[in-house]
Amino acid sequence: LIPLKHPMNNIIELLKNCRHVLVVSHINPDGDAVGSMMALGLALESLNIKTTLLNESAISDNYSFLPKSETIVSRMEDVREYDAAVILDCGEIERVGKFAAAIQSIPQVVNIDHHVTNTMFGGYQLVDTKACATAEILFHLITKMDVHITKEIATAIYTGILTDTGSFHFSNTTAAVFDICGKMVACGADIAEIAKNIYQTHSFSRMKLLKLALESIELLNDGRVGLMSVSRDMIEKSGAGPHDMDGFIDYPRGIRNVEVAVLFKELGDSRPGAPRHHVSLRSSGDADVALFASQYGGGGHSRAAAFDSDSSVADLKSMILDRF
Ligand SMILES: [Mn+2]
Repeated sequence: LIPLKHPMNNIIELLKNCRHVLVVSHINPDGDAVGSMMALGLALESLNIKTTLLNESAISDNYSFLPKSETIVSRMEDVREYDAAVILDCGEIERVGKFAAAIQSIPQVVNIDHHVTNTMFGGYQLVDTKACATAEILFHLITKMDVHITKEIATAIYTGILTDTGSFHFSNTTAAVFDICGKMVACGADIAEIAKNIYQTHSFSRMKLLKLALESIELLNDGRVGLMSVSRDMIEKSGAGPHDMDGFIDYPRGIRNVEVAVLFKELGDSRPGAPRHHVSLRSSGDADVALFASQYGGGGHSRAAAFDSDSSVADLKSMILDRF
């Protein structure tokens, strides 16, 4: 067998020769992670390739409208079951969580992603840091696989792109993105229904938590840095679930003159050595937040990144104030 030069062809060749493929994405999956899993899962299924969709975390209620999202499992079978694993939307394999070690013993590991911090793990890589979403890369892969784009696949791809472009607000929204989304609408994606499910349906707990979180906002470094903090106490008081603070960082980000928005989320894990905070960062200017996050073991994109830390709120604040 002469290896084909193009990674996309190599991956299609590999997948078409698989009996059983494991498709995985990162913990606390966002719309791109869930949409990408669904799109690839449906495409492989249409080629009669047995597929298991795996994610360590529960899927947010806002994405449960995605066709067949209920088939995503959170337990892994014996690794000998699988011929290949496809890791979606993960800059490093550790992002899949507790399954990372087991997955690496699956004969073929395929890395499909768009993060600038991608470590190029796996035997096959399809990493396009110019793509707005992993779902954009999957659109090209699925098209090349000669899979008919059904309404279900179109809904999944559109969801990944919609969420990773911030509803087409971010600068990663290229003309090509609108082209693909136009095709997805033509294939049956119902944009009003998708928007309603993702952005216009929330729990009351989320609103209670938002009220507390808004009160925590402070402006630092002459108003260039906007900081929001969500403590365990706030989460308990409001009864909020793990996905109820998705998008909160947009509030400090939207304050006039804020260039770097930061969200501290206190984690509830009291095991020794467990990180105390999850820190999310957004940049609306020249500051590269991925570079900053990668210094603390995290990653992301230049304008959106995150890391986990053992440090206290006071220490995290001074780290951020020194840098931005
Ligand atoms: Mn993504």
